[in-house]
Amino acid sequence: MAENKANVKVGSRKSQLALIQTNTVIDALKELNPERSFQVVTMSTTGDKILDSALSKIGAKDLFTKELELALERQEVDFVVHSLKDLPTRIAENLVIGCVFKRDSALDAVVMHPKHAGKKLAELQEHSVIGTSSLRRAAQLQRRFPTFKFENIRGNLNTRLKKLDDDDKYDAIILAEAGLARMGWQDRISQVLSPEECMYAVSQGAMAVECRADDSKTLALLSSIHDQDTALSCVAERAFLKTLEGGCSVPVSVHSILTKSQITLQGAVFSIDGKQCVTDTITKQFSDEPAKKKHTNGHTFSAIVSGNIEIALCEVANAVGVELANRLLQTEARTILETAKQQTAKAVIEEQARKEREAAERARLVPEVQ
Ligand code: DPM
Repeated sequence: MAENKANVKVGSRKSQLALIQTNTVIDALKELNPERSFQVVTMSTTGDKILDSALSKIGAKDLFTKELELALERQEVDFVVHSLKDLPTRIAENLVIGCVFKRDSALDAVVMHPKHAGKKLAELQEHSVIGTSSLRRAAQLQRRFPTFKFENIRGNLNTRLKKLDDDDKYDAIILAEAGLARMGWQDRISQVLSPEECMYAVSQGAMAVECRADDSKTLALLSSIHDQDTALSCVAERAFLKTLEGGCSVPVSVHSILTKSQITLQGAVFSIDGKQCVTDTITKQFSDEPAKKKHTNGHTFSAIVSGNIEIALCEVANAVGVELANRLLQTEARTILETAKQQTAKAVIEEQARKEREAAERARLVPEVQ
């Protein structure tokens, strides 16, 4: 086989959404690099296997990524496509985010039970039940709709829609518009929530490609699809989350606006019940940073490579996130965050105890075969 026809191995979760995302990235790479061929290698992750607990109650940050990262480290695959919002702000030192793909919608969307088709959240009755396992979505919507009840719903998108339609338990569920659109389910969306109604999660709607930090061939390939605007917004948002030391276990949300000359980041921290909220906004001019130099020494921003993007622009974006987080940490946001972290840590312990009790119960009911 000719050297330049070398097969690129791509790791992916097995879910339909993960495969759609992986193939979107591969198609874009093929278009720009027609001499390359790609092979998808699928695998299951812990997050795919644990379906009976809310993500925030499992207590690990790398639920959907760990097995894929191990395959990268063992050189079984050359890159892996993720939803960037599922990638922790710190990843293993020998791995990097080699590119960020152009962002789809960053917003959240409401999918109604068929009996409420076409309604908005505000038209639902008091005490309606909303399915979401996102503390961020529940906190913000609880603020707006104090009588609503928020119930966990897990599983991949197919499972969730089926639970919504079949169970008659939830009046509506909240999902990322990007995921719904990628699955071709736009027609199920009753309402897209503006950032004023519900700020989104850090990096929501953006896909990231992870590879080995020292794999210059793959890094060069990926730089062809590294999207500057998406990367700068996500560098700012991830710097914010990293400085707050938040993960998927705390209600933190953002809204970023990028123009040619400046970047604006709004960030917010909520208490779990949504009653407390601290938000602030910082804008920085890209021209604030005079040096125009390209980076070559492998420096990353919350694991994202600068790649083909001017390092000075990444530095401005990073500074916006860090400063905004530090400003919030000087307010009551610090205690709100600490309390939320303690509450989720406690929920993790309670969840483990619940599972152990259930396992013990099962063992009692099914005596071991002699
Ligand atoms: C993270 C959260 C959720 C996912 C938490 C949050 C949603 C969990 C839930 C960090 N990852 O958003 O506050 O709804 O119970 C996830 C989805 C996508 C990537 C699904 C979704 C698709 C969209 C994208 C799960 N991760 O949010 O509806 O590429 O951003």
